Amino acid sequence: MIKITKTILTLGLMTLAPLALAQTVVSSFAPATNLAPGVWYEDDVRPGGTASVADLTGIGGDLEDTQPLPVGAALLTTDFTNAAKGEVGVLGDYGMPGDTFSSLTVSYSYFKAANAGQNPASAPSLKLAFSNLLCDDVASAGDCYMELVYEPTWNGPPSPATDTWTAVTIDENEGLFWATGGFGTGNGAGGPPLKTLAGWRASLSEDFGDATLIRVAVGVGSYNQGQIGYFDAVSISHSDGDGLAESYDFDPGPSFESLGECISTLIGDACPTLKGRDRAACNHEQQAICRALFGIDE
Ligand SMILES: [Ca+2]
Repeated sequence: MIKITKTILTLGLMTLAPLALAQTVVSSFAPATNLAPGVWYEDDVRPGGTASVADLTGIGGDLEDTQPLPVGAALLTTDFTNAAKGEVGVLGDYGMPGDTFSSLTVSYSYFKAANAGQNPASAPSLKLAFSNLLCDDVASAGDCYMELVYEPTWNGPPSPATDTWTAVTIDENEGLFWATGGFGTGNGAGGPPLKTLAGWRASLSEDFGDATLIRVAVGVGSYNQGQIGYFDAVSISHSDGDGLAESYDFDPGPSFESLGECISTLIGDACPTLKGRDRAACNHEQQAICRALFGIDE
């Protein structure tokens, strides 16, 4: 029996207020093989690590009472091995640094639960992946893929606060990132050099300016033992061109035992008020979401 929960695109909200933030409720993570944009998936979950969506109802304390978007949140854990890692992400076209950084805002909230013996410096980190397939600046040395990683420990007191929600808002001048290497810079391997997005833009090759931000991810590990890290309310926006405003709310949802049940339920939720081509497009979109959740290629 396949047990899987659904992702709901809140099309009703988008229909009523087309200029408002498009908020997507994420109730589970698709398999690592996912290539569909807009679908959160297990981008890098290794043995000893987990990724799930937790219902916080009845848990109490700050975790439940001050959560940013009730009733649930994403949960990433690592056991007491260095190899363990729990990372989830979403693919999309989130724009080019040269066009978008001046108006870009990325935000998320995290909650590091205390756990005896855990690595005190770790907390759910935000990772932005950039790729440029053209890669024609010699300064890039042929490497035009890189992730910029925002770690709470490099952006505040050495150890992130435990058992409290922390809201992070990043723009081009706010928030320090280390780089995994590419676009003419080496791999910081979890540490310095630390720069803002504007700082990296200024110091990297020309290929970075017209690279595309292709994935937003949140993770814990590896080498971060004993983590119990919740996160929620991930959003990304910019005002370049037609603009972008995506927001993801991690909340538990109903589960489906078959692809057919998933498709019929999502279509029933999202599409009945639409007509003609809009109805067909909505049906197709729900089918694609369910295929992604069940790890079935189109
Ligand atoms: Ca939530």
